[in-house]
Amino acid sequence: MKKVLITGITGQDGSYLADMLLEKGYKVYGMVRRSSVEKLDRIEHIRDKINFVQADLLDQLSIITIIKQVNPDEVYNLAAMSFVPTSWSQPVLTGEFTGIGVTRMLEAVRLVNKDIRFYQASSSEMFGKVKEIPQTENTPFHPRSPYGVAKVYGHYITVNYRESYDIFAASGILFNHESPRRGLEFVTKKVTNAVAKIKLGLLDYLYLGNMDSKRDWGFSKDYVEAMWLMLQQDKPDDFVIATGESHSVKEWVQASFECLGMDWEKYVKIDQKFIRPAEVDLLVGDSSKAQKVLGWKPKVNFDQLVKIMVEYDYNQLKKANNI
Ligand code: NAP
Ligand code: G4F
Repeated sequence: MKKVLITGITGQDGSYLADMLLEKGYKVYGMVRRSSVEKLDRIEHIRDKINFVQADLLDQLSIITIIKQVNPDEVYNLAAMSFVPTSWSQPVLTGEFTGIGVTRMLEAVRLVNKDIRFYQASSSEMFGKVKEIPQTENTPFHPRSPYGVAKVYGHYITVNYRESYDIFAASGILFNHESPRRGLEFVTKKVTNAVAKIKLGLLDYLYLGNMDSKRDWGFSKDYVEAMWLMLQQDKPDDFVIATGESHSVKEWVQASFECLGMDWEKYVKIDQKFIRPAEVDLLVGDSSKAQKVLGWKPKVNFDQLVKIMVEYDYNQLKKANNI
């Protein structure tokens, strides 16, 4: 039985990855940080099957200790401060979690067992002010937030440990991916949740920031499969994972309201507090390398994703409010 350690197991991607690896017969270890309240909502349905180990990305010794204790075949480093706006209000902490945290993970692998295969959750935010359209593994980076800057560091330190120590370290440059398990503060979930509430009479208006930015949105469940495929190859590499389709926030809003038969223009207002100090205007990825080498391709498109998320939120809220 193969053993896997997932950091960020309580997050969106960690939960889907754990679902998938349990189905594949892995023994799953999940790294969690200490909290005064449990935050296991996304993995409640599989909590009895997961072996929890406590450590923190800020604490080197705790990471070395759990890697020694588990001695996994594969490590997926998904833990990070992942919300872009918070990276401006907490830039130093973001650098520690999202940037240096990757080095702490890699150092633990290097010290304990260099045969462990390592996956790093890199991001399309690294492209920022994009240098070409669409973005590939060879597109130069120009991050636009402290989060993006920290992810560039995490990406290059992963490449560096691969080249310096011959560690099987792969970096997945994933474009935005969403699901019913997405955090409420991200724009897709914020919108689908608000649409469902408005339909049910629980909310009057939805307040947003920049509706003109464009994103390449895919489905998280499809994307965790790509992570796993990267660690099953003969050699480690970097891969862009994307749908190749780009839509504006406005299009996401329009499609979500239309899903429940409503006209978005009656309910959406702009609030300046959601406008960012620097914006990433357009992201669209070219995943042809992943398609060719990994045999991966996305299964869920934009319209299907909107529908999955709106219907989920609507049904959940209806049930929770006895409507
Ligand atoms: P998420 O839902 O925000 O989950 C983040 C996870 O990191 C949570 O489990 C969180 O644990 C954990 N974490 C944060 N700080 C930690 C620390 N100091 N020590 C230990 N654990 C810590 O993020 P996601 O959407 O699943 O994304 C997974 C990864 O992919 C992240 O690295 C993200 O930056 C990256 N990424 C995401 C996307 C996307 O569109 N979703 C695209 C590209 C890259 P708690 O529950 O304790 O907070
Ligand atoms: O949903 P978002 O907050 O995601 P963002 O900033 O693209 O970052 C996500 O994707 C990255 C991959 O490219 C990940 F690395 C990162 O961890 C995260 O998962 O915002 C998307 C767009 C932005 O242009 C933002 O300005 O939506 C715009 N937006 C407009 N109004 C809003 C809002 N975003 C949020 N969160 N809230 C709003 O009210």
